[in-house]
Amino acid sequence: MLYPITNQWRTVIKLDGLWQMNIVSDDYQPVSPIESPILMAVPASYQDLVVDQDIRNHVGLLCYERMIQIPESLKKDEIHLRIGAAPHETNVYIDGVWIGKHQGGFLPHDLIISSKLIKNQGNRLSIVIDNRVTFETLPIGEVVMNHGKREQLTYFDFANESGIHRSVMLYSVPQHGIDDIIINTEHDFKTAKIQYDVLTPSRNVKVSILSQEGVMVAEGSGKQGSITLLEPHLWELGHSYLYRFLVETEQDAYEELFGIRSIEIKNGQLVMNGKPIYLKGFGMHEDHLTIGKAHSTAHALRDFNLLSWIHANSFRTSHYPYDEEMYRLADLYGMVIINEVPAVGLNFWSSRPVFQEGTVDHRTLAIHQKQLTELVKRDKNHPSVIMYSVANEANTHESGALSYFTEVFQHIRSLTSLPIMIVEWVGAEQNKVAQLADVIGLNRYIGWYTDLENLSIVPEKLKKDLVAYHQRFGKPIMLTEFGADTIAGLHTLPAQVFSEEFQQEFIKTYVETISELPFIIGEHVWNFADFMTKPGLTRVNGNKKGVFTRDRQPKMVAHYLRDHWKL
Ligand code: GCB
Repeated sequence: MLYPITNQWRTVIKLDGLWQMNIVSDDYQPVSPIESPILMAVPASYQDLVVDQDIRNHVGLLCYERMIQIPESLKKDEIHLRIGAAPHETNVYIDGVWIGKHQGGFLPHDLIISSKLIKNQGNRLSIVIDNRVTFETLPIGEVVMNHGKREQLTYFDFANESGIHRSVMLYSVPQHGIDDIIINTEHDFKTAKIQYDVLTPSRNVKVSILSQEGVMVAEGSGKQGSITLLEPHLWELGHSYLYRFLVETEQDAYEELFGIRSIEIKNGQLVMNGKPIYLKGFGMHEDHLTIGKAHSTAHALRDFNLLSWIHANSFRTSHYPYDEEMYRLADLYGMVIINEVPAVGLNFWSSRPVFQEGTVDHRTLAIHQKQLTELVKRDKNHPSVIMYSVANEANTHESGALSYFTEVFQHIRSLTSLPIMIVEWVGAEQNKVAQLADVIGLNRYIGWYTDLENLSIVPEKLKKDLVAYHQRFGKPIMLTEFGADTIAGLHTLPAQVFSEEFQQEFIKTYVETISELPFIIGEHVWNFADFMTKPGLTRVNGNKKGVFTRDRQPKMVAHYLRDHWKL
């Protein structure tokens, strides 16, 4: 799927701004305009804008509505509607006529509006969103009744916010235009081979490769092919170089950016362009004051400026795919991404089994596979994406986990040749799944969730745990999470839990311990910034493990990490 662009053939009309919205019943059909609507901003999480508790806590359907007008000049083209992300299911209607459904709240819903429906005087567009998570969604959850009211249970640690989180666009594609462009690169430093596949019904396809500066460096023709570049500029960690791949047909054109880089797991290391790389950075969240889980360019840029300032070279899209702009920025900053599918919550934190008929079963697996397909399809050409993560903290010690994840791994390997990670919480001996991965991610909180405040035992316990994983599975290991909740401005001497001093000592203890273990290929602190969660006795206005506050200012540990990670 190609990202919407405007050029001589294509036009994008953004529908961001003020919409009408209301909560609606399960059998709602938008046959007439919504009754008593409230104003709602798009993109935004609606929960962070309203002041009414019942709307904020609503579990079920919401309807977003506005009028749209298609310019006369575009009516000969195929008109698409694209909702960047709206958790967790969207049903779209034009003047009350249903035109499409999509499941998965962190990936785009793209659909065609039939020319038969388009009216000169404009059309009423309704997007009905289901904000529930169940065993048939990712992330998973369940809805129960509590005193006659629905209650959404979730087993993951971020607020289940909803609304339209990413831009909504109307865009035109010429009839018989370009559907997709798939680019794969290989290089031996002196030459690079660019293999491409253009999906289009058009017969005549011309392709050109332009340098970053816009100078043509190679040409080709045909829907598929291979182009050789001499003395290629490589895309390197910290040094981005993006070529431009221009496809032209008689009636359409599209320019896709790509980078030339290789990624492999070799001798237990993560190797990019022939050199081992060590990942430094964070597990992040799409989470900001007022806009909640929505994307904004300004907020994204602030995050990248902070990532660069602290000398991070990577992040994990914990625990779901982010807005496309985050990947474009990473491509430009030379930063790498572990791209995670929203398989989080496959763990009830109790003795109740997760992997069994009726809970996480074939229905969950089907949606897991579908979202992996959509994710790879969306992000395949980004040089910044160097690995996919198939799940975070699933109950991989359960007997049902192996058959489930065997299918998940088979599926993702049929889509990409990049290394595949699974992020684990269980111990090495109990783990039934980690052998399927290329890289094992481990989340560890010794000194926090266990042995609270006792950092003296961390080096021994952590080393033992990591060495056991390495000995049993013989794979490279990455510490994907470690951190302590910290109230910005709270200082204690000696360092006590929740203080900035304790967070710094905690993180220092971890990074010093793993620096002695050669099989560790990276460290991602949990979390980049404080973020909102569901209410909980251990969560005062959210999770406070951020190295930055929710409004993106540094805590004390940020200065320590900046020094520790400097080149
Ligand atoms: C974890 C989870 C993450 C939580 C974190 C915590 O292991 O992967 O989603 O936010 O712990 O702070 O408890």
